[in-house]
Amino acid sequence: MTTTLNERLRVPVEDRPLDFYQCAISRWCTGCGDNAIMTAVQRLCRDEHLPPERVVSVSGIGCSSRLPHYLNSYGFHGLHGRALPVAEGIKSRRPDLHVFVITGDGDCCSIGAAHWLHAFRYNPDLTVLLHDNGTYGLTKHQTSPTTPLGVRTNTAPTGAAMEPLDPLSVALGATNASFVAQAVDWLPEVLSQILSLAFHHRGFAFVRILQRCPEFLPGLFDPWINDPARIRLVTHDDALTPSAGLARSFPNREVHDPSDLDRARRIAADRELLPVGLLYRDAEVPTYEDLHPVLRLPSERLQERMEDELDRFTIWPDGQRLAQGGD
Ligand SMILES: Cc1ncc(C[n+]2csc(CCOP(=O)(O)OP(=O)(O)O)c2C)c(N)n1
Ligand code: SF4
Repeated sequence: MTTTLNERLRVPVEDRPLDFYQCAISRWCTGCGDNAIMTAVQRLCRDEHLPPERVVSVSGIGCSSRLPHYLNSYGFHGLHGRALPVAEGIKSRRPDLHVFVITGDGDCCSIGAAHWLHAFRYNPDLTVLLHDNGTYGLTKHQTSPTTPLGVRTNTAPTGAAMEPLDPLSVALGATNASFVAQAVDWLPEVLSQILSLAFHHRGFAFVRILQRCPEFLPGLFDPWINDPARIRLVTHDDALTPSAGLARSFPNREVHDPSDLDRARRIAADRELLPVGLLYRDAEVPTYEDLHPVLRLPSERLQERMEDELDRFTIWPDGQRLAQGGD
């Protein structure tokens, strides 16, 4: 063991192999992009020397939301669409932990959409991975908010009738958005770099990851996998810095300053080229933990405050409330 400290969590650095961060065999289908995302999360944990007891992964319900079962850390596999409030609760009481949120396009952009929008505004210190496969995988192929126009599903057998919601544009339009990036499961170098940038961002780091579901939407992303010229690789010295070999495969590269919100919105809205990289980052947006005075109280004082609040609603037997000092 070395004596240096992990800067984010202030814990001693300990070298561990990749498989140390896996605690069960995944049940995802062969070729499912969730496997690649899980590997990228394990790599991040290994490279950042994260002790499992200082990491929590929180999810809702869906194929993607099974990740906490496989990652060797604390985990909370909760209710459909409710990963964010659970994660916010954990982070607000245990700021010493690093909290990942794992969510699907149904989980985040459909049933959990209200939590999602407000989470940007609150800017809690979370790393959020949206596994976007364009369908409800776990429940076997229904239309989701991100199913592309015309794509057939069980609930739209003749093809999705509406334009899909664009998670990047929604994120870049949300009040207080502080970190918005896009990755794809088939480019591990880019995925790992973006997860690392998200991990080091203090605030609500939102990463949409295009994730293949070969079971229900085989070939959905083939146009971009087979033709890298349809991707806009968004780079910057202080953001995504692809290796020369990788960069050569992408003729459409753009050096983009991640503090430029207007350009980020235009890149996200462009339907010709799929953006991959960090679109926006503002490290100055205060986090919820910074802003909320009660969250800064020492835990004994916070407990007292909660007891006082609960006492206000206690139905006291006659006379006892006065004896307890109540009104
Ligand atoms: C309140 C509630 N409504 C509906 C469901 C059924 N349900 C479970 S997972 C899911 C959709 C999952 O899709 P997504 O979030 O895109 O994740 P994926 O399985 O594709 O990874 C639905 C509708 C549920 N579990 N709870
Ligand atoms: S159904 Fe799709 S999303 Fe679910 S595990 Fe299989 S490939 Fe992955």
